[in-house]
Amino acid sequence: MRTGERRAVYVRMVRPVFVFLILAVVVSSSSKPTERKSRVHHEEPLSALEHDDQKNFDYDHEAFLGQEEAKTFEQLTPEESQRRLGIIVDKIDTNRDGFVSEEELKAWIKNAQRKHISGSVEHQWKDFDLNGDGRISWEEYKNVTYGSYLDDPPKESEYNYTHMMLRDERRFRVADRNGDLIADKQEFTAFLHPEEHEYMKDVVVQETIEDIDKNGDGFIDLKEYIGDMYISENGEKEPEWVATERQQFSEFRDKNKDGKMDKEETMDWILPSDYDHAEAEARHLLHESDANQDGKLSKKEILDKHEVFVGSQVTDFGEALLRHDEF
Ligand SMILES: *[C@@H]1O[C@H](CO)[C@@H](O)[C@H](O)[C@H]1NC(C)=O
Ligand SMILES: *[C@@H]1O[C@H](CO)[C@@H](O)[C@H](O)[C@H]1NC(C)=O
Ligand SMILES: [Ca+2]
Ligand SMILES: [Ca+2]
Ligand SMILES: [Ca+2]
Repeated sequence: MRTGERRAVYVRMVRPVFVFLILAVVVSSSSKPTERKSRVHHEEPLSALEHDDQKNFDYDHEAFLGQEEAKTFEQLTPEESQRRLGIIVDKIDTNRDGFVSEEELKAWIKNAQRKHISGSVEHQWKDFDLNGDGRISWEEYKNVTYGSYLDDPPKESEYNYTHMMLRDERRFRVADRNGDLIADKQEFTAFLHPEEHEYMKDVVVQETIEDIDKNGDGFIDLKEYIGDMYISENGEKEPEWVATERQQFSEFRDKNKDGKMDKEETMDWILPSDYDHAEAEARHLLHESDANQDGKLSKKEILDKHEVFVGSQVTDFGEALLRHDEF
């Protein structure tokens, strides 16, 4: 099956829950073998876009504004984009001391992320709530997601839809806290975005281990860990980062040094409690724009670095770089 076809089937059959998986599939199939595959169930990033400021600030824009707003800004003239950024700066400065602190920035980014998640749930809601009663039963979800497969099972398929459906059902049952097999908005949000919910962490870890654990012993050993990120081509010399990952595994991931990751060690890996995307992004934005290095941002500092925070019609950093390369 060609990549395009595979993606089409994938999107049609399992779009809702497997958004991250699709991304991983698309990314890995289009990238060179030596590139790092993105993990299926890492803590939800602030944006699905790659974070590489050498190329563009698209990730920062989505983290700062949310996906929808980021798109809106790209349609604006540079003047209008900066005018609105100025208004936003006033909103971020909640204690009104005239500066944006790292904490204020972090709270703003967290809020953008929350809005993005609830927006994406709202967006999908109508598709699943077939009887329009304001709740989504497992039967409704199953019907919409796997209906065409159940009606007419393909004779051959790259994916085991029965397996995926059972997995979805297991996750749905965990999200469904009151056990009526019907999800209200909160429960459905936990189902679609489990990484954001404490009580979903175990099932996320379980799914991750199942994905990577090829010999089925319930653990991730070094070979499986590396195999999940890197498949060596014939005769290719192992790239540097793979060696680094091996070392990471032995030194940090496998904490009790028994040569494999158990549930707890896997949890520390994919959902580290000491790492917060919003905090990291706030620190990053501060670092990028704090011209006088006093640890807080004036409106002028932010506007001087507007391209880091928001896009606009003309100011396309990526394009500028391209042009630079050409001439
Ligand atoms: C799915 O829902 C449609 C519309 O409500 C219904 O006609 C159909 O029988 C359902 N299919 C399955 C497999 O539940
Ligand atoms: C598909 O998955 C189901 C449930 O995990 C399993 O029972 C079945 O054997 C699998 N089928 C194939 C063809 O692997
Ligand atoms: Ca319920
Ligand atoms: Ca271990
Ligand atoms: Ca400053």
